[in-house]
Amino acid sequence: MRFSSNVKLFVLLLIVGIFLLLGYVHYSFFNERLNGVWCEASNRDIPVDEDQRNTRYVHYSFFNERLNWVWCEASNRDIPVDEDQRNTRLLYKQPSVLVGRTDVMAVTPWLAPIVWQGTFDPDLVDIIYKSMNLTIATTVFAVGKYVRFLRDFLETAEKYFLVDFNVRYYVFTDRPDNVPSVTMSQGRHLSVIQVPGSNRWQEISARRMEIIQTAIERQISREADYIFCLDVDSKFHARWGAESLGRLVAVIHPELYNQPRDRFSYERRPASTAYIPMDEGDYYYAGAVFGGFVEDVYTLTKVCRKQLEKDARNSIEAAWQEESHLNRYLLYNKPSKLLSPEYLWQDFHGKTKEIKVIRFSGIIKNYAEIRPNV
Ligand code: UD2
Repeated sequence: MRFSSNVKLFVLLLIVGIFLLLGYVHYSFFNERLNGVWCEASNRDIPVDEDQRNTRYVHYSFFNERLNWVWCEASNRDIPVDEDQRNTRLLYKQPSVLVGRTDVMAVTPWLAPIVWQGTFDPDLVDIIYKSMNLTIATTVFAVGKYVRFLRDFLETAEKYFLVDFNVRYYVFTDRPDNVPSVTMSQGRHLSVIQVPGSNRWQEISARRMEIIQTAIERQISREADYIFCLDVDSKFHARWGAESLGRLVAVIHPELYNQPRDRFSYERRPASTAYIPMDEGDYYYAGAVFGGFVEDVYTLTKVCRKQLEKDARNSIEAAWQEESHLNRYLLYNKPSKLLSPEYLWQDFHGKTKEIKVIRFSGIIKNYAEIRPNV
């Protein structure tokens, strides 16, 4: 049988049409995620074009040859998105073993980092920690007139303190009605816990160890991974990020960071359990900032509380209350990370040349006016 050339042309077009249709179906069924690639950092598929700065999907080829290739702006070429390489790119400035801070020590003799501006890459730190979905408890005491410092503390914390992390503030106060209402970002909460007042500021300050220990036992251990314990009469002025997180973290006191150890205001009386002899000591740590894993801070507060109670039974109060006991504890239980005085400055101090950025600073206050006793 002979076919006319019109019929042959029709059959040919039909076959081509069927192939085109099959190609389309294959594309739709098996390449739903054509524009989505797996991002390890955020643990999800993300559209290739969405805010990915240096990758874009080139084009779908009919024969799928280039399906697993993406355009890399950095190297100006297509690169394969294979199993090992599927968007696990981490872009940040190359670290150097020869260039960095040389004006300050960035590591202790027991190899704990000392965090200064210029010793870490904030973008890299954020990439590492943000994918962990951490919750950081933050305790702050506002007893008596100190409740007036809460608003500035909280408002500046919302701006600079562990931004984009889950933060749970625990405000300990004897005046719950005076706790200001501050707008919190997503993932951030505030609990108010009532504590007794006192007519001695020394007692209010020192009792923090016991109260934090109890709060960790009752609540915080179930609600957070890390904890920071901060003074309320302070404000945040610049980024305080995940570079501050560690197993046991302490801050170097802004007034004593460049002093010899015999000038440190450690407790010097052997009768106190906070005693540190003149020829011992690493740094002088401030009581205004300490933190770490919840369980490590729990042990710290428990030990300091016991020592404070033992001293009280012997009618001795350490020179700087719980700060003296903190220093004694940290001498024999070395912190795993130290924060430079960038993380605790004092407003009445001029900035020194080592301090490139002030992140958190104590405000100037009239002690006689705000404390219950002088
Ligand atoms: C130092 C320490 C502080 C603590 C204290 C020990 C620094 C910067 N600060 O600060 O952490 O170790 O010495 O005595 O090194 N508070 C109240 N109501 C009061 C009194 C105190 O809520 O009536 C709380 C409040 O959270 C305050 C903290 O206790 O921030 C410390 O008290 P302070 O700031 O008056 O003590 P100060 O400045 O001598």
